Amino acid sequence: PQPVYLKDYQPPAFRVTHVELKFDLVPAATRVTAVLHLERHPDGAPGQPLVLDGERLSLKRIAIDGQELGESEYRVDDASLTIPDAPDRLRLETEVEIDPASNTALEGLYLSNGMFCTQCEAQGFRRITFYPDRPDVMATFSTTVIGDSASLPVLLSNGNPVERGELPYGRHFVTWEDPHPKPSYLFALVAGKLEKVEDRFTTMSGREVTLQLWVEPANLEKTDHAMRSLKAAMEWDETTYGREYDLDLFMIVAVDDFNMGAMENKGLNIFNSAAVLTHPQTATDAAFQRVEGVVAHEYFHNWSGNRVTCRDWFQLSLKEGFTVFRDQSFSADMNSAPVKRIEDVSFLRTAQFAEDAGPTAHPVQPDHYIEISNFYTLTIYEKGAEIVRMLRNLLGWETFRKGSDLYFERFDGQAVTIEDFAGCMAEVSGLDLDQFMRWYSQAGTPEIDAHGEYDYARAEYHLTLRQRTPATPGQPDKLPLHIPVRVGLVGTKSGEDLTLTLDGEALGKEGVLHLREEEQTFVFTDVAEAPVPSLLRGFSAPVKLRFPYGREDLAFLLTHDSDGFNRWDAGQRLAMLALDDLIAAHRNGVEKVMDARVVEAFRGLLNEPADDKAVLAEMLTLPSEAYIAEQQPVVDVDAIHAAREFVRQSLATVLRDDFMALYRANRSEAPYAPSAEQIASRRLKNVALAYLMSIEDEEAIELARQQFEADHNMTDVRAALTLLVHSSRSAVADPLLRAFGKKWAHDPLVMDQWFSLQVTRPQADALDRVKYLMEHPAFSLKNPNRVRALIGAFAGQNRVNFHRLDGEGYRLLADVVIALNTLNPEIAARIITPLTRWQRYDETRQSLMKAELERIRAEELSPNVYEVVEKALA
Ligand code: B3K
Ligand code: ZN
Repeated sequence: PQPVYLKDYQPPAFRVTHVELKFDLVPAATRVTAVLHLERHPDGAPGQPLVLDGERLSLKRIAIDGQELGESEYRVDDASLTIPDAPDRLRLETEVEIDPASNTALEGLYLSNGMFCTQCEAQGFRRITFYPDRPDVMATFSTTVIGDSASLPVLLSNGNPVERGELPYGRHFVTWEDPHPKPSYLFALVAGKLEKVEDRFTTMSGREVTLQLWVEPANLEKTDHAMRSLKAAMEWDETTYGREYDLDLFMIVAVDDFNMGAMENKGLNIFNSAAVLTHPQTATDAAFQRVEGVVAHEYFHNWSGNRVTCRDWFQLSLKEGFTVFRDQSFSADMNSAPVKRIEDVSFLRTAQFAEDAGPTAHPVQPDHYIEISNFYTLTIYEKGAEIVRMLRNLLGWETFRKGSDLYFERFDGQAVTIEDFAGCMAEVSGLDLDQFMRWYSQAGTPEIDAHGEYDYARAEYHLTLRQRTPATPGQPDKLPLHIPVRVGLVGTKSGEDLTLTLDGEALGKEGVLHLREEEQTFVFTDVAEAPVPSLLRGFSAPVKLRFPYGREDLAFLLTHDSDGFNRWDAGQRLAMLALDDLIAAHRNGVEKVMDARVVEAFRGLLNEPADDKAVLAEMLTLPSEAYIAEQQPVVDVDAIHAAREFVRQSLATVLRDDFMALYRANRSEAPYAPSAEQIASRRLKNVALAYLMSIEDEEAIELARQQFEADHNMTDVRAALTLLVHSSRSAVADPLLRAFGKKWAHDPLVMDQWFSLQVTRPQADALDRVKYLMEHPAFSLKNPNRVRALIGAFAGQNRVNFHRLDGEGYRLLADVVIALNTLNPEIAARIITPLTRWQRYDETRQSLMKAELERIRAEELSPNVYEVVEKALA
């Protein structure tokens, strides 16, 4: 496979003004008739042939302006259809046959539980019909769907239904028209035995919109939260961004087999059932919040993505980075804003930073790719969102909103670039963003080394910041970035933020430093008392910032920093210092000693009345093993696990009664609601229970058992069951686990949780459980949710067992990758990730991991897996 380069972009030779599609749905032999109204693109080089993309299509008929084409007038290969002498304007008609029933890649048209559905982003439409399958070709679509009336009573596509009727032989049809020109990746079709819940929304200009959520009948009771979230998102986008919905109908469909979370098809969003269905008895608080976020994300795409789309796939973050930023802001407004920020940053710092430091590191605007499906990454999404957030902070909300308005107005109906977006932000603000744009073109996580000095005599504080971005594959040398560093100086005597004066300018209680050079020193004057600096407040830039904080400083910031995020981060840094010592002790075989300051910090947290329970729960949560691993030069999985367990157990032993009191204080019999208050209480209660269970406290075991039996809601049931299954008390856990598996055998989304919680247990039998559960009737390699729940959870979250020194964990993952390489290449190329990070481990593990990568490389590979494996072994 050959890479595609950003620099080679050419406008399309032809554009499509209108498409008429007709689907005759039959599982293994669907007929697709397409009429494309084509004309030469004004910017295209003249005389070029007409080339349409097409894969796995069996061509039955082809005609131009009603004339059938002879064999010599066109060519078909496995990726395209070429018509060398096409006129400047034409009506091209093709008829192809496709096989949805055998489509396990879940790209294009496929079957899920007997229902037809599509996934076209990025390049799935070419598996449906011959078409210029690129986002800068935007056309209006008219789609007729024909299917068996009994097995496919519901026939959906984009836009509005304009005609329906009965046909001979028990078949029927519906014709849909979408008035908004769109790229082919936003096309969608769904057909099946579905039922709907319906609601209405009146837009700010008074347009009445019908909202429909289509699900399999058994799932009707799981739709409330998604519908509520949709209406909240529609309202939020009007009040926050001035964006209104633009069709009379908005539909969401839930499907069980789906590669990603969801897809923003125009007017017909298709969702992985895991990202839309909820019920208090089956979904955890985290699932409720995820549904709220994903529903909003897909809805927000209607403007950031659909009305204004991407010129080419190198611009993917144009829509994804902006839309993630929008959904993060929405969720922050709906829930606890500081906790949302903590969660997003934790995710970025563990997963995206790891990607940025590994063999598949790439810029937010990549300059080449082999397989675009491999670029739906944390870098494009989460780092992309951080860049937009920095722009918002640089401009201030009001100016940023002006830039957003300008962007939507100027480029409505167009396919544009990241530069077009940034250009609007520069234009409305007058800011020079040239250096800032390096955030888009340079891969890797910048590192800032900071140090500060207080000069008593002159009452000055000197803060020096040095930036450096490590080399990444293909980018050995990096230029300095424009990094906004939000800072405060907290007075050690007063415990208050000091007023900042920088270069004679009064900044108030905090300010943003613009780090542009490799090294810069900022001199604050009139600093009346010695301060502790609070740096990178709110995580103002996606960087690693080091400062030689002492433990006293961190304990001080933990209680005094006015910035909630940095208060949490001070706690994490303090815990990290203790963990570092314990990891070293473990490696050297020295007795582990618990840092008294961490104990005191926790005691303080547990004994002060909490003004924000949600934040307190975060503060009481230790850095994850994955995050700790990110901080180590060479990852020692066993030492990390042992050190973290030691801290948990030490805290639980000393503060046992405090945790018990916290647990009891946060129990509630109130009916379940996914409200911020209730979620915070449950989280706090289950964090407390987790500490107590880490020492297998007898009373805690009984409380966990009772919490499970009470069966109040899935958050509590799952937390209790997980803690019991992860303990050594199999006599208590096993019967509960069996009962749970039996009770929920009919519900795949609950069975996913049952799989995950078993294979993440730290005990040595975890790998055997994975193998055993792979044979379970509820498991299937063909379903991405099952694969993620079982294999993904084991390889990603059970570090001690995945990294077993006998290499069995690696072998198991490689076997799965090889099987998925033919079944579903997109999922294969994702699930392989942990193996690609081999550079981070000791030599023994390195060679075991590389051997498995080599074994995969020896297979006949899909472009997806090929690209990842080649990078990993480069
Ligand atoms: N835009 C989709 C991505 C689907 C691509 C899968 N190959 C999901 C989202 O970001 O909303
Ligand atoms: Zn998206």
